[in-house]
Amino acid sequence: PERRPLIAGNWKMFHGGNSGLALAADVVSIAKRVPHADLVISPPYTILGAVSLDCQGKKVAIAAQNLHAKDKGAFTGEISGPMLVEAGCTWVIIGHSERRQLFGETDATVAEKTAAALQYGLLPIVCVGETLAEREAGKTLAVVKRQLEAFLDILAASDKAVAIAYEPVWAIGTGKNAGPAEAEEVHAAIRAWLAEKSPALAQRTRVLYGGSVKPDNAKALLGCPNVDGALIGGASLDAASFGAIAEAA
Ligand code: G2H
Repeated sequence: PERRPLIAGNWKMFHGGNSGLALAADVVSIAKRVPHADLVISPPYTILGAVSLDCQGKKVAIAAQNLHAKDKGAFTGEISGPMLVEAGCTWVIIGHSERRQLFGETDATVAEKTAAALQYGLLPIVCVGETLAEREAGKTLAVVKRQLEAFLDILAASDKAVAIAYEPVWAIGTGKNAGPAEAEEVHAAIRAWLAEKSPALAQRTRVLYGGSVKPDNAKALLGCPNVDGALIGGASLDAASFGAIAEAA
């Protein structure tokens, strides 16, 4: 592949204690047998520090699931980029559809957070994706383009090897995944929009597919020319299935 595969586990609000520490240890073992891919795990905030200590030097990188755009302040319940860096994170997931749908995040907040992540030295995994209604109305590419345009200039202004996750909302946690052709169509469009902005950006950015990635569909999805990895929810909560997906990369 042109870019090293990036396999990221988004644990969401699961495994925030000892079970998370055990799963992280299992992912360290998976990394040993999958030298051809970069592995990232995204545990809940409560164990970020402990997991990153356990993973130090072990080829498993840590992502936060969100951040606040400011570096500090009176924002009860929020966590800033510098705090995540101190806790050992190198990546941060931004604008996941659950954040957009359930927590009011907009294209504007996603852009703000993307800029903040880069400013504080975190690599963003910025999420985009259409809802079922938008897909059925034939608006998939228009929606993804609008979401992308909100943060494209920010990515282009940096020279960092960031990631974008295409996650069709109708495929998230539903067991329905986009077929490889459906995924590739959107991934190729994203690549082309990146290239219009900056060929170097298109070259270095890994575009991940997310939405019900499982061991049995991983190979076909990861085999698409513009799919550079996966953002995995449910199937990342179990070492056997996360390992099987990583091996398919
Ligand atoms: C999409 C994905 C991970 P799942 O949310 O970001 O979750 O694999 O459970 O569909």
